[in-house]
Formats: sequence, C-alpha cells, structure tokens
Amino acid sequence: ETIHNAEDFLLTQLPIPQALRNHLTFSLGKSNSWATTRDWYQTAAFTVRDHLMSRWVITRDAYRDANTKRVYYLSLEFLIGRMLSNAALNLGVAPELSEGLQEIGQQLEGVAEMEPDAALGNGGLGRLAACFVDSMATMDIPATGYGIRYDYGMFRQSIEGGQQVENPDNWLRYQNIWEVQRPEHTCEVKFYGRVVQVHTERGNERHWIDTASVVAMPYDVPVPGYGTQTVNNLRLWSAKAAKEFDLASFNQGNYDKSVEGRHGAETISQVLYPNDASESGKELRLKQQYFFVSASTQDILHRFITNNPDWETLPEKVAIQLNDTHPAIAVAEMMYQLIDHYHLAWDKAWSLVTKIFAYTNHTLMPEALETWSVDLFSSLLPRHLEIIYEINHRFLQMVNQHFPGDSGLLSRVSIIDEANGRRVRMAHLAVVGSHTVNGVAALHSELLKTTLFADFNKIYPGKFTNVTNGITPRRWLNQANPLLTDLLTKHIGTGFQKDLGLIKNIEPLADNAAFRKAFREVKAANKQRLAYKILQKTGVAINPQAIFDVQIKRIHEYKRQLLNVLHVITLYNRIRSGQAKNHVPRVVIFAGKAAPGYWLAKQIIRLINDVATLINNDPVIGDQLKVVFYPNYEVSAAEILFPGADLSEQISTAGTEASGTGNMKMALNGALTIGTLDGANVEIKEEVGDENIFIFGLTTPEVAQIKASGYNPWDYYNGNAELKQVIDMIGNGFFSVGELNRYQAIVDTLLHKGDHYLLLADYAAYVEAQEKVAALYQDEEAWSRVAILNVARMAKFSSDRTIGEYANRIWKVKQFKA
Ligand code: DL6
Repeated sequence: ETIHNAEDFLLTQLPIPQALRNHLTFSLGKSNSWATTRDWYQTAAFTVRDHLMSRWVITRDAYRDANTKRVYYLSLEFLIGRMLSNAALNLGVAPELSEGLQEIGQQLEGVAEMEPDAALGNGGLGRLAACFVDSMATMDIPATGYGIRYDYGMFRQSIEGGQQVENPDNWLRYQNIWEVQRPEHTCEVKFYGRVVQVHTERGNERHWIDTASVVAMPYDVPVPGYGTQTVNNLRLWSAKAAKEFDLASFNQGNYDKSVEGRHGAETISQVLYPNDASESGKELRLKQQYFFVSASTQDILHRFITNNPDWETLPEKVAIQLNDTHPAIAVAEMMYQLIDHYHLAWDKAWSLVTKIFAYTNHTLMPEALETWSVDLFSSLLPRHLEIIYEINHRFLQMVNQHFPGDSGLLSRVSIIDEANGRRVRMAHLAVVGSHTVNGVAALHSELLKTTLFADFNKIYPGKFTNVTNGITPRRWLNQANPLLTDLLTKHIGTGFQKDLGLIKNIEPLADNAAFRKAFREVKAANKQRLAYKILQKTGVAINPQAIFDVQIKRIHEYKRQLLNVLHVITLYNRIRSGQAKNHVPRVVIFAGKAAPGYWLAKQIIRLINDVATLINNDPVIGDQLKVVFYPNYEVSAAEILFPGADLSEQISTAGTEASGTGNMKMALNGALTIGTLDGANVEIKEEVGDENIFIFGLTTPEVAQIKASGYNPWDYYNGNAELKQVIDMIGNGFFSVGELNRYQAIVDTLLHKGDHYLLLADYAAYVEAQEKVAALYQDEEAWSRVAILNVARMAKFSSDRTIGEYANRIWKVKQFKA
C-alpha cells in the first residue's frame, strides 16, 4: 500500500535519541563505550537519513503517478559540501537531533565536522548548482540533478613554504551515507567505433558500430526541501567497466591484462578537473562530458516513454537546463537517441530537441569557451560529429536565407570553427539547440548580447535573457549563521527562511540602537569563531576587534587578489612611515584555490603568504595589520568565513566576473561590499543603495574605452609614488629575501605585459575607497546601521527567486506538492 505521509512510516516515529541508539547498535554494530566521534556522525547521518528516505519515496511515487513535467539540471559539477546539518535543518529535525546528541554527550557541531565535504565542483558554477537543487526542492519543483560521482573531488589545498600543494580528495574513503546505488538503472555508454550505412525495413540508416562500452552506474542522493515533504533526487553517475574481468587473460596468467579494461573505463569518473575557467582540451574531459550526458539522456527518455504514449508530448514533460557548455553534447545525444534508437525522423526530433533545452552561460572569458578538435570528436564520437555537421548545415542554410551573402557572419556563427584547425564550438551548439540562453546577472547577460553572442542575438532575437544568480538562505544564513538567524527570528519570525522577501522587515530596526548592539554582538561572536579557526589552521593570532577584510574565491588574475595585495602593502608602508591617517586595525583574509596548472595564480598565493609572513612578524606593525591565507577553501570553510567578514572584497575588473555569488553571501551575513561595477555587484548596489556600498574603479565601457585608446600601465606607475614603491618592493625582493627575483613575473604582467586586468588604472580609486571603509568602520553605530540595511535588502538574491524565474520563464514547469 502506498504511504502518502512521511510521518506514517514507523521508523520516522521513533524519538531521535532512541533512533540514535538504535543505529549505533544495528547500523554500526557498536556500543556507547567505544563509539568514536565519527561513529556518532554516522549514527546521526543514518538517523536523519531515515527521515529523508520516507519523503524521498513519497516524492518519487507522486511525480510518477501525476506524470508531472520535470526539470533536469545537467551539470558537470555540484559543490554540495556537508549534508548532515543541512538535511537536519531542511527536515526540521535539527533541534531534536542536537538535543539527542547532547544526551549522549556529543555536540552536533563537532559531530557534523566529521563529515567530509562533497567537493564535486570547482567554485561558482558548481556551488550555484548546489544552491539550485536546494531551492528546487524547497519550492516543490519536480526536478532531478544529473552529474558525475567523482571518486576524487576538488583537490585539498595545503600551504607548504608559502606555496599551494595539491592533495587528493579521497572523500569516499569512509561509507557515504547520503547515496544509494541503483544498479537497476545502469546504462551503457558507447565510445569510438565507426558509422556505416545500413539498409533496413525503415530505409537507409546510419549505424554506429564497433564501439567500446562503459557502464554508467547511478548513485542517487536525496535533496530535501526546507519546510516541505518534497525530497528531490540528484543522480550521480559512476563509470564501471562493461567487462569486470577478462577471465581468458587471467587464466593465461596475464593478471595485468585481465583488469586493464576496467581501469580504462573507471578513470572516466575518477577525478574532477580542477580548472574553473579554462578548458583543457583533454580527451578524458570530453569522455566525462559525454559519459554523464549520454547516461542522463537515456534515463530521461526511458522515463518519459515508459509513462507517455508518444513523443509529441516530450516538451510538455521534459525541460533540460545545460549548466554551461559542459553538457552541451546533450543536444547531439538527444538527436542521436531519438533518431538512431527510437527511429524518429530528423525534423520531428529536431523540433522536439529545440523545445526542451535551455543553456546558461557563466563566463565571457575566451579561455573558458570550450571547443574540441574535430579529429578528437571523430575518433571518440563519430556518429555525433555527423549529427553536429547536419545540425550546422541546416542552421547555416537558415542563416543564409535571412542574411544572404554574409559569409563573414556564416563563418563566425558556424558550429565548426574552420580557422583554428577545425574545432567544434560547444557554445554555438548549445545556442543553436536551445530555446533560451541566459546570462547570470544583468550586466553579464547584456554583454552576452552585445559581445560574445551578438551575431546570434541578431539571428535569434528574443532567445537571450537574464536570470540573476542567487544563493540558498538555508545554508548561507540559517546553517552558517545561527546567531544572526536567531536574532532575526526574534524580531520578524521564521518566515524569511522560506521567503527571503520577509527579511526586509528588519529594515526599520537599523535605526534601533538596541538592535544594532545585538547585531554587533552576533558579528563579534562570528568573528571570534573565525579567529579561533584561523589560529587552528594557520597559527596566526588575530584581533577580533580589527576589521575583517575578506576576499575568498578562486585565485584568478581577473578577480584581482593582486590589487588587494597592492593595497595591503600600501597600508604597511603607511603604518611604518606614520602616514596612516584614520587607520583602523585590519585583518586581511584571503582564501581560494589556484588551478594546478595556473602558475601565475600560484605565484599570487605565494606572494600573499610572503607578504603575510613579513607583516605579521613586524613588531612595528603589531595588531595594526595582519594578513592571513586560510588554506583549503571549501564549502564548510566558507560557512565560517562569510559570517565572520566585515568587508567583502568584490574587485574584479569591470566586465569580467559574470555574477559572483560570494558577494551575495557576504552581504546577507552583514558584510559591507567594496567592489567594482561588475557582475551582480551592480544589482547589489541597486538593492542596498549607493550610500551603503563602496563602489570604485572603471566601469565596463570605461574599460573598453581605455583599452581602445592604448592603455599604458607605466603612466600610472610613474604618476603615483605610493604605487611605484609597492610594485618596486614586490619586484626587488623585499618580500622574498632569499630569492630576490621571485616575483619578477608578477611585476612583468603589471608593467611589461600590459596589465591586462587594469590593476594600476584602478589602484588609486581602490585605495581611496578603502580609506572611506576605514573611516566608516570607526563609527560603529553608523557601520552597523549600514550592515543591517545590507542584510535587510538581500531578498532579491535568494536562489528561490532565481529558480522561480527559471521555472516560469524558461522551464514552464509548475510546483507540485508530493
Ligand atoms: O554563475 C555562477 C558563477 C558566477 O557567479 C561567476 O561569476 C562565474 O565566474 C562562475 N563561472 C565558473 C566557471 N566558468 N565557466 N565556465 O565557475 O559562475
């Protein structure tokens, strides 16, 4: 008999303390006396999982029975982080769990720390996917996420001798309680082979033969919504060998050969590529993409055709979102399956495909725009290359009809780039195959239309739109900042956790001195917590009274951590020379990983650490200035860093950061932003008001203009004595005494290679903005008033709002309560 209510399951009726004891005995086979903290974590996870499971089953059955339209979110990355506290919070069992653990002498916080982060992503794009699945479940949107279950996630960063060292992230070392293997849903994914023409009773057909196969094994992860019974599914694929074992080779004594095929197949899902903004062109990467796309597409179509009589209604039941171009091959794969497997005619298949797909672009950086060599494609996916050629042929014919004789346009928009050794342009495939293409912040979406996709915007007017990113308030407010959540709840109730719009109700309290005091106490406690972590991780003791100036994100030249360093050294020089007017004690905190092959980014990490060592040990400086590099930035670290920040550094060169989401997390946790008019900073400024944010620097049109008119960094170097001094100190080895030219390459990028990201042009404005920051920080009442207004005005940046827009405008999918 089908159960419709989670509470009707016997297991979930057990009081949590009893469930904990049960699991310790029956799931772990242990008694209280020898249980470790990790055992208690597992026990707690099993207990919370019981509550998830019942809702999960109900949700799945309800979707199937109602045959609802579903969203499929295809993403090579889901940067989920830890699940225990989040699941307990969303299911509403956190207080009971915490009490239950206390009864046994355990603290939920300490127990939760035993869980390894699920670090299946690089940064912004992967974390956005994780926020989105949370919001989709919370808003009762029937949705499934599809991705890869990497054996090794994002590398773990340690700092040795000031330098980044990458260590493998063996996150599956212990049992992963949050996943369920589903062998009954395995699929076969094919590679290589060749295509032949075959005459069948249906006519001439193209057949892909002599392929090599890999098995895609799904692992399902439940995604609980907050304050709802809905638990959606995240299906992560793991690659397994089609043939476990070659018995013939084994019997002949050839042990290595007997497992060879296994290793080849299983490397596909072995490790996440640690590059956030550059495609590497590696065969394995394309294999990863095709592997998860093919398995997911098979899964989607199989589910559809089992529950629906004919293909006509496919777009009424299926919406697929491509998270960047990484899954763009899905356009060709869907054509392949509909035509070759289900025998639909081309025109029919194409009309369905173009009603199903939508594509999100996350970057304008040219080096991140994926292309694959035609040679690689033809060897790995020969049938798909044929399909892409056909899509392109028909597309170019259409373009030629509308813009006759414009051969320049044809070669610019072609899916095949003929100019650079014949390459498949994945973004073009995604645009042609999708009904909607969106950028992730207003400025970014506008730039997509006027630069990267200007030609396409002419061809497909109306296809391009904006959906500004958002963050889930559950993780980034409730879970990361329980003290602020309690304070807000005391004044405005709990509704804001599900409807962040309600947070504006605290706005009048910005003028209430008692509230401001309470708000400051919360911030002070969060800073204490962060200071303690920093001491543990780095050995650096910091003064919690100082302003915590925080820049945490991937290390990249365009994000300009180096500009921040220039400011730090400027402050150092000013303090040493007694010229620091209005100085407030400051702790400048950096965190972030550099792609292992991105040497300059790694040099920036090293410079930060060298600068930190010198400044932190200078007795003249003392507590006036400290610099910290917090190692191994990951979701669980972010949960401590964001609530502890006073100042949010969002200082990318205008026009380079698509959106940013750290900017939103900081402001929601009461940090003030110092930033450029870039990405979502523009919209944060609109929301919080000009007077409540520190905006500086060149705008996007000014950047274009200064570049067009011949930018010369030397003018700024020679024209600003302080800037010159700072750059000279880096260049002449002031921070690297044993190796005086260690940072020559950094100086070269700034002076001799054109300062591509215009650090020198923005330096003076940045330093001036930082002076305003210091001045305001001295007036604690004024500062906390602005911080409260920032929190109160963050409603727009909930990922619930973002998902609402995708659902209404792009997916046309309705809420469905299980
Ligand atoms: O859209 C999520 C996130 C944005 O907030 C960042 O501005 C953007 O840099 C990031 N992009 C990536 C990798 N880019 N690609 N491809 O993480 O997306």
